[in-house]
This record gives sequence, structure tokens and C-alpha cells, in this order.
Amino acid sequence: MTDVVALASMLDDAARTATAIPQLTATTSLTLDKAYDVQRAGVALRTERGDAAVGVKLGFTSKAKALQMGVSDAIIGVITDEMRVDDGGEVDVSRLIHPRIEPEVAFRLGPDIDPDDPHDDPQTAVLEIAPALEIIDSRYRDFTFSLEDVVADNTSAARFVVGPWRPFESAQARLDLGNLGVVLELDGAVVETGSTAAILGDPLRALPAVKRMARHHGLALPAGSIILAGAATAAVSLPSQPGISVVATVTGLGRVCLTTVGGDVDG
Ligand code: OOG
Ligand code: MG
Repeated sequence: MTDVVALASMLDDAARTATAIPQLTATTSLTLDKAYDVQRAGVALRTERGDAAVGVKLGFTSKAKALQMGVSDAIIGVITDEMRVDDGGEVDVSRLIHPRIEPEVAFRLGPDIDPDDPHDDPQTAVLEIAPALEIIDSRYRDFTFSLEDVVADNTSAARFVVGPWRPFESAQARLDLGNLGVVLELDGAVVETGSTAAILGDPLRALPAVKRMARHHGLALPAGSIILAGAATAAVSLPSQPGISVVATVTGLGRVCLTTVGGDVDG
């Protein structure tokens, strides 16, 4: 157990000092279950400092992401209040190592989901849907890792921005949520385009996947939880310069944006 806490502390220090570290699996044998133990211990370090879990995120739910990172299984991580950036808000890149951005879809639960109750249908618990941006920032050198490494590193979670929430029921009635256009713009130029179909074939499939993985890895899904369904495109490097705008647009759901601050003016 101490081993698990020591590994979580290394990753936590790396995040807090924005300093990359070698992959844990370079020196430690890590099973997937132990990697989730390290993730849990890392989230506990955050909550002990007064941060609070606000939801969960899925990773590698799209082929583009799995191919980009050389891994194939979907993973789950925890997002916290301190990772949250307001829509249109600022992200201080000097506090991050080598951030990347990805366009996503977010869900918000009304009532809680009991991951252990087989009759609890996660889709009926969803109250709202929104376009979202995730900023991932692997704590590992060169953004390179094994599946176990990235799970231990809380799935590279660093920051997230959620756009305008819309009622889920009417969005579902009005739109084909399984095939909405997705555009990612960086500094005024389109850098990625795709479809919500990239997310497990349909982002709604993220909901049972979240429930299953939450059950398996002992994560709670309380009322109001935010669920990031995973990137719809490959991730794009966020330059370490102030004044860079990032916009993600999901057709029918709207747009979400951020601007960088900090970092070097010369990049
Ligand atoms: C892991 C996180 C993956 C996604 O949306 O697929 C992820 C990483 O790529 O570093 O958040
Ligand atoms: Mg993501």
C-alpha cells in the first residue's frame, strides 16, 4: 500500500511542479488493478488538499485517440473541481508540462447512479449534455506511457471546460447525438474535424461504459456528476504561449472555448 501512495505522490508532485517524470513501469511492475489503486491514492491526495471530485472521464473511447497513443482499451479517470475552467476562461500553460487539447461531449447526471445496481439505467439519469474541451497533460516524459502508466496518472486529466448545458431529453429528440460534426480550432485555424460517432460509435455508449467501469474500479457516480465521454478526434498540442484561443464546436450543441495565459511569448 505504501508503494501505491509513494507512486501516487510522485505523479502528484510531477503535476504540481509541472515536471515530467519517467514512466512508472520503467522501474515498477504495475498491474491494471494496481494502477487504478495508484489513481485512487492520487485523487485522495487532491481531496485531502480540499479539492473535490466532480465527475469522471473516459479515455481511448475513439480509434483516433487509441491509435495516437498506441493503446486499445478504454480507461476511466476522475475529474476534480480544480481542473475545471469556466467556458471562455483562461488556462495557465506555465503550470502544465506539455498540454494537449481534445474536443469532447459532456453529460451531467440528475440523480445519482448506483454502479452496483443492475437495474439502474445510466441514460435515464442524464439531465444535460454539452460540448466540452479536455486538456490532457501526461505527467510522463515525451507523453509516452503504457496503459497501466496512464491509468495511474489519472488518465492524463489536467483541465476541462464545459460549454452551455442543454436539456438532454430535448437534445436527444432534436439531434442525432450519434453523428454530430465536431470541429477543433486553435488560434483561429481548424486543426481537427470529426464526428461524435468516433466516441464508441455513439457517445451515448459512454454511459453504460462509465457505469461498468465505475463498478469495476470502485468509483462513485453521485447526483450532478459530470461525465466526459472521450475525445472525438486525436489530441492537438497546446502551444506554451499566452493569448492562444481554442474553440470546440459540436453541431447542434454549440461551442466551448478557452484562452491560454502564462507561458513564453516566443513559444
Ligand atoms: C490519455 C487520456 C485519453 C481521451 O479522451 O481519449 C483521453 C491520454 O491520451 O493521455 O482523455
Ligand atoms: Mg479526453
